[in-house]
Parts: sequence; structure tokens; C-alpha cells
Amino acid sequence: MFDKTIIEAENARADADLQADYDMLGTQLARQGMDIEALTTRAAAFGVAVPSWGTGTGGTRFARFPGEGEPRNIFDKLDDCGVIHQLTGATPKVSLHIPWDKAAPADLLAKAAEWGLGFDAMNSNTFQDHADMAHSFKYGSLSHNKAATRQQAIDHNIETIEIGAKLGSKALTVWIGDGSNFPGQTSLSKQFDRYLASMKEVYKALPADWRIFSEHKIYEPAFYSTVVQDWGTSLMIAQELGDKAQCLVDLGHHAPNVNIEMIVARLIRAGKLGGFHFNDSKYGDDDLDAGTIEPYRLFLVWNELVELEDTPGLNLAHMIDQSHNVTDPIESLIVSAIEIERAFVQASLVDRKALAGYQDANDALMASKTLRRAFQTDVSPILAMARKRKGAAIDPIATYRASGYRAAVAAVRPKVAGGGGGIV
Ligand SMILES: [Mn+2]
Repeated sequence: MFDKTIIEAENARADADLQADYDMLGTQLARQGMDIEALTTRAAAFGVAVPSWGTGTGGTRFARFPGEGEPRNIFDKLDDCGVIHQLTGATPKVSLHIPWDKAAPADLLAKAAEWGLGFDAMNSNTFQDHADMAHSFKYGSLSHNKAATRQQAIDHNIETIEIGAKLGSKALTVWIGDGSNFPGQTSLSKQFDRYLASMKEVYKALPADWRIFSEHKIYEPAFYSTVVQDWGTSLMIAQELGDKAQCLVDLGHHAPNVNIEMIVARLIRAGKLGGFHFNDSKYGDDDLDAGTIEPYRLFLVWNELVELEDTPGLNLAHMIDQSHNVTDPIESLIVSAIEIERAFVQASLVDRKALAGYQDANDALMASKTLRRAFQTDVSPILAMARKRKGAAIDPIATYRASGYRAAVAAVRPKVAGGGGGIV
């Protein structure tokens, strides 16, 4: 369905302009003592995982409007993820959600191999009821007040680990919807105790080389209290569980205006930052495309990550977590992967020696200007050159549109009004 020769044809048309832009940027960066080739090598090595659920059209609490040619199953989703990786060269792994993506591991591995894809962190799902389950998660899962329901949630997480182990995944991300809608509905402390006891059972089932990520979220679907509501609780969980437990930061899971880059710095200091769910938001967990609302915040998060990248033991799982309601999901995921990589490369431009000097001298204005100089540099030619050298597209969106992929898959994938994929 995707003719790779379109990339070569489109790149041939864009190549001369790219080379001219690249040479000009290289000259500018050289004047600042920076080597564009080193930055391009760094960009080329960057990767961010695509969420399988992001390839379908999402929805809101109000409605879901199906798109053309949406994936019917995990194999269609992997095809779409493969196209994204072909075009960007920056999304080598896919993050799966169980049970949505349940299939024979051998078949998943074979489909992923067709596209040169691997599998990143696995995601369990106890925020909805599955087919054939004895107990409902309506009133909670890992923190439920009934032991049998908690055990069912524990068993599901362990099953998700077992599936992931067959796929080469090395981590489980646990996000739960548990909480309450009314003051008094539940004991805040007992509910957390039950959650911790359940997570300890899941932790015991981790293979030696696996990690478990605790993902916090301030609210939704529980609107009064959430069991894992912020990074403080997430850190408590990771510290109580043990060395294989770390925290996952989803950029949309905080109150508006929270200083997320500070959370990043603190969690790295504690040795407990495990990974990211990138997206963007205006008000809440909007799951909008990365870098579309607050690109400077995305840059500032990356500024901390780059500054602390040599911290011993730091091993971050970078993933996208978005919901696409009004765009072609493939296009949104392409744009997001590029914007995340852009912020990474921009943060790599920060003159850290000069910045440290301004900080030591209490020169707030020049320290701030040092960051903004990096943020205001258009690194697009570096990103495009990194793609070109990997055989990916100089202009991924234009190339995708020229490929006709969406129309081709729409011819064989019928529209489905319901379907999975949502906001997590
Ligand atoms: Mn998330």
C-alpha cells in the first residue's frame, strides 16, 4: 500500500534547496563554535515511540467521528506506524495497549519486522471492562475495595508483561483511572494502600531486565480524586516498589501552568525518571499534537533532559501519547515526532558553558537570552538532512500526501463508528 520509491522521487525535487539551507545554517552555527555535522548525527540517532492507539481517530466524551481508512486491527495499526517510520526515520518503536492490541506474538513480530519496527513499553488497561471479565472496573481496579477485582487487575498487568516479554519490550506502563467523584466516596489513604499492595504483586512478576513505569494524572476519569494524581505520589510509588520502578511523565497530566521542566529535573535527581508521553495541551489532558500549543515548554523540558543526559543510569523511554480528532492521525504523528526531535536538537544548541557562567554571575537576562537563542534557531535543515541520510523523507507530510496511502487503505478498510483508541 505504500510505495517507498515515492520518497526518492520527492527527495530528488527537494534536495537542492535543502543543501543550500543546510550550508547556510552550518555557516551560522560554525560562527557560534558549533559543528552542524555533529548535530545532524545526534538528530539522526533520535527516536520516539508511536502509540498504536494514536493511529486511529480518537474521540471525546461527546463523540467520535471516524476517519477515512482507519486501522481495523493491530496489524493495520502497525502498517500505519511503519509508514510513519519510513517517512520520518524517527519512530523505530511502537507502544502497544493490551487488550486493544492483543494478537499472537509471532504474528506481531512478523508484521513489525516487515517495517523494521520494534516494541517499546507495554500499556495495561484497567480503566475499562474487557470482554469475558468476571469483575467490573467501574469502581476501580488495582485499588478496588474488593480483593477479587484487584486480583483481576493484577493478573491483567502480569499478562501484559508476559505478552511484552515475547515481543522484546522491556517496560510496563501502568496508568489507572481509579479515584473518586465525591468527597467521602472512598478513603484516600486506604485506596492508596490497596494500590501499592497490588503494584507490589505486579512488580514481583517483572523480568530481571524490565522496568515498571507509574504514570500520574491529576484528574479524569475520576474528577474529585485520583489515586496517582501527581509526581509526588508517583515518586512515592517508585521509591516504595524498588529499583525497577520509575515515573512516567505525560505532559498533559498536570494542572495548567505547572512547571513540568522542574518535575523532570527533580525526578532525574531522584533517579526515578523513566519515560515520557509527549503531547500538548491548552487546558487539560487535551492530547493535542506535540509542540503545537506551547513549543517553548517542550523546549524547556528538553533543555533539562539534555543538560542532565549524562546522569548515570538515565535511560528514558520517549513515547508519543495523543488523540487525533480532526486530523489524519498519520500526519499528526509525523508532525509530532518531528517537533519532539526539533526541541531535542534546539536544546542541544544551548551554550551550556556560557549559561553556567551567566548563572554564576546572577546575570538573569543573559541566561534567559542564552536559552532563547537556541530556541529561536530554525533547525529544520538539520532535521531534514538527518531524515534524508536515513532514506526517510525531506518533507514527510508532502511525501505522505503524494503517496496516496490514505486513499489506498481507505479502499480496503471500512469506516467504523465505534472502536477503540481514545484519551489515556
Ligand atoms: Mn499518557
